Amino acid sequence: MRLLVLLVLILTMTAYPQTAPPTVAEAQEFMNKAEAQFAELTVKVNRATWVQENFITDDTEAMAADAIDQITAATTELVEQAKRFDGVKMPADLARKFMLLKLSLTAPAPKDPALRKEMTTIGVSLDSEYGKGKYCRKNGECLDITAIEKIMAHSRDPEELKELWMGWHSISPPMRPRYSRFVELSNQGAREMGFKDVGALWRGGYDMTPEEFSADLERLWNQVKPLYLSLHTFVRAKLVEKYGPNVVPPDGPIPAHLLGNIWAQEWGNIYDLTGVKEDKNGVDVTELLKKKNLDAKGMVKYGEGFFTSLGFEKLPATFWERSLFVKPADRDVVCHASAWDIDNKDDLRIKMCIQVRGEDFVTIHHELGHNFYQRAYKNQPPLFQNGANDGFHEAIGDAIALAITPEYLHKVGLLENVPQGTNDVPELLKQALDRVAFLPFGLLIDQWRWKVFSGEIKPADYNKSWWELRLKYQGMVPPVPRSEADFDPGAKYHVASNTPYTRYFLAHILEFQFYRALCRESGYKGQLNRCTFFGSKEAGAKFNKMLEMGQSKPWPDALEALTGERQTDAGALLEYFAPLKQWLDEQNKGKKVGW
Ligand code: X8Z
Ligand code: ZN
Repeated sequence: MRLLVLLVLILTMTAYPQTAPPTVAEAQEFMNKAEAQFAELTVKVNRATWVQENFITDDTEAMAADAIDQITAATTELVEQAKRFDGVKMPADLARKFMLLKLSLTAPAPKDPALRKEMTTIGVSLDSEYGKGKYCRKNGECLDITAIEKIMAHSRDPEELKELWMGWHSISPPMRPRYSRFVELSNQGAREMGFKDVGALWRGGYDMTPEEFSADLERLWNQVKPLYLSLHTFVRAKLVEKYGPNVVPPDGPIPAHLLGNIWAQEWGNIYDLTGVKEDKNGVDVTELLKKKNLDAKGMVKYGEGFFTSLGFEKLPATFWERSLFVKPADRDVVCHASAWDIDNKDDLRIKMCIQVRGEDFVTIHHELGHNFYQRAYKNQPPLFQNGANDGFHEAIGDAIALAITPEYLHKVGLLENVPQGTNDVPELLKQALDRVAFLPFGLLIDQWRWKVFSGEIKPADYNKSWWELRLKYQGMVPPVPRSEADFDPGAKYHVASNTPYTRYFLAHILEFQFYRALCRESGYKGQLNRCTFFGSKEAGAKFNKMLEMGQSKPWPDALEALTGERQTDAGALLEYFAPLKQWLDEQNKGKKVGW
């Protein structure tokens, strides 16, 4: 009896430290260590993937996979250990860090090290394969994505466009089995972490439930859909005029190879086919850049100049030394533009294969937006060093690019005289061809992926379901019949590299909210699309208020800091394009809208 009491006593004494609920102080201590480890490992991943994407070889791939494997393993372990603090009442900041830690892996992995390594290796191999992608023509000439994009922007020969479209889409079928395996493995990881699947994890990053987020997207899409339909109807009619009803069905969807872009995601390159004259108000940025003899670096300098005019510090010397601005002739690189913050402090860089053209001038501002955001939040703790949500990160530079008006171009000496016309349609149409045309594309990629992750779309239906969504949202069809021998989603960088995409849909709405707020802050009162806030320190200061918050607060707080609004809302976008919408609807009179 006595022995039993003693035994019970010993057992309770040793068990006690494990069963007592952990304290807030312990949670804090755990988080401090977790953040330190996380910060250290992100720097390693950044260096390894920078080298891999800049010098694609089997070795750099293996090294990148190793680094990603390490951070994935460590994060998985931390998330597991963090479960101990479930149910502990803690301050909002700390609770937010626990939540963000759980959401930090885009590709969560199974705990089993062999499966994890299999997943991280596949992930890097798909990214590299995309970067190495080439289509070789019958004459032996091999084209990478930069070369293909360049021809597709200008060619108006439907046969050549079809050839290039098919050529680029031939890089992805070999990815298919690895992609479906990647989905399996990363779903297993998500489930082990307590998520329904990877899509649910991705949708969890918006300070609301995944269901609420899906509903919010639906609301936003319905706000902008009438404008997209007006644009689609107008452009389709112009394409019928150009290519004839045998190539473009006048009442149906548009074949996806004719829009001046391999993915038909932005249509600005076929502006000339709209027949709308660049009247006195029109400005061709490509021409201006060429007239000034600007090179890639020179274009980036202008981008930096916009940010410094708002009061932001110049970029560090290392940015200019370490960035990649031009496609190297002698090696494979991932040319898809990106912005980097290697050491989470000052080692900012971009990687881009810049061509001297207006489109790339906009992308430069986009990438610099990432860099200036990264620097603005660098003093936040590691888990808060991120965009308020990922849509914010994508919208910063785009909001600046909206302010590249004729007046701005004149102020910085790129344009001699500000055009005095009163007709804004040409400029608005040009903007809409890029930014409105993009909206359904921005939405559909993850509509596809979320269903792939949830299992609603099976590997046997990957391509079929992809084209169902492209038809439903974009009103596009492939130029030639497709089958499950194809893997068309893989011909888009973000699918191959497993980068979430809804961020760009959100960004294309948020950027107009940011832009309108910055215009107001600068004291501007006129028609929205003519505003530039270049040089406004007031606008810059307000912008910085939002940027420096990083991800430390729920995103509506960040949005409010800049705009006074707490909801993502397409009102600013619709205000910007209102004159165009009216004009388009006049042009479309008597035509069937939609497909
Ligand atoms: O991927 C990008 C940026 C890099 S974050 C160049 N964008 C999307 C794309 O190219 O598909 C910007 C617009 C949409
Ligand atoms: Zn971006």
